[in-house]
Amino acid sequence: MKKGVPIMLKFYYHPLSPLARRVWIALLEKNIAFEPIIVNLKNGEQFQPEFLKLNPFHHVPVIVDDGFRVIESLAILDYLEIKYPEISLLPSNPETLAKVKMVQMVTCTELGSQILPLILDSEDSIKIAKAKRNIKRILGFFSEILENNNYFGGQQFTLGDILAGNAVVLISKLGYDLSNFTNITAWNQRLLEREAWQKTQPNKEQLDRWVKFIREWLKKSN
Ligand SMILES: N[C@@H](CCC(=O)N[C@@H](CS)C(=O)NCC(=O)O)C(=O)O
Repeated sequence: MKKGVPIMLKFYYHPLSPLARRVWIALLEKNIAFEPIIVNLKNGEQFQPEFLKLNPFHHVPVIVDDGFRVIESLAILDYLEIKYPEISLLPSNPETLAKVKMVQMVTCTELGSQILPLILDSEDSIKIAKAKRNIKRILGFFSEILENNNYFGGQQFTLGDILAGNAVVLISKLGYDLSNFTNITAWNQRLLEREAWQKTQPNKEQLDRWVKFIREWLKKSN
């Protein structure tokens, strides 16, 4: 960051929020200067009137860039991509772009909902067995798209890698065995070696605390 240049972009997040981490990783990968502002979800800070003015749906992430507010992780990622194009996280070749977008969408529409059973259910439950079958199908698809490339964008690290990577690293930390998919295992390792990943990944203790928090929060809201 250049000295004396005021930081225009405010990033509201929680370090253990996987959806905020998508944006956090993109900001670091794109080398965008930002002011990090933690919203303490555990203390209900997201329900404070000041935060609700930013996001009436009380979620992180939110960014305010030079006074312009954006909510929703996917909208934020698209905004950052156009506003800060110097380090691009989307390919321009149509086929590669389609692959990256498919990975993004499949992560949101198919993979996201398989994570909760891994957090909530006991090892032998029917729900967990079903989630694992679904995850296997999704990873099979990712594996086919990835082929022997480094990333879903070929040599280029992309938004597809951020979205899918966030979810896949999480399921593997929650105990899902990736070893049937050798290219996905190598890609997962490649992601963990990236600086942005290392700066944003929760350690084992933080992850356990987050899992406990999610379990309690869901119990309360049911
Ligand atoms: N669709 C939103 C969802 C964001 C979301 O659910 N954030 C969670 C943290 S991962 C949150 O802020 N939860 C607190 C709450 O809803 O009160 C996005 O992609 O940005």
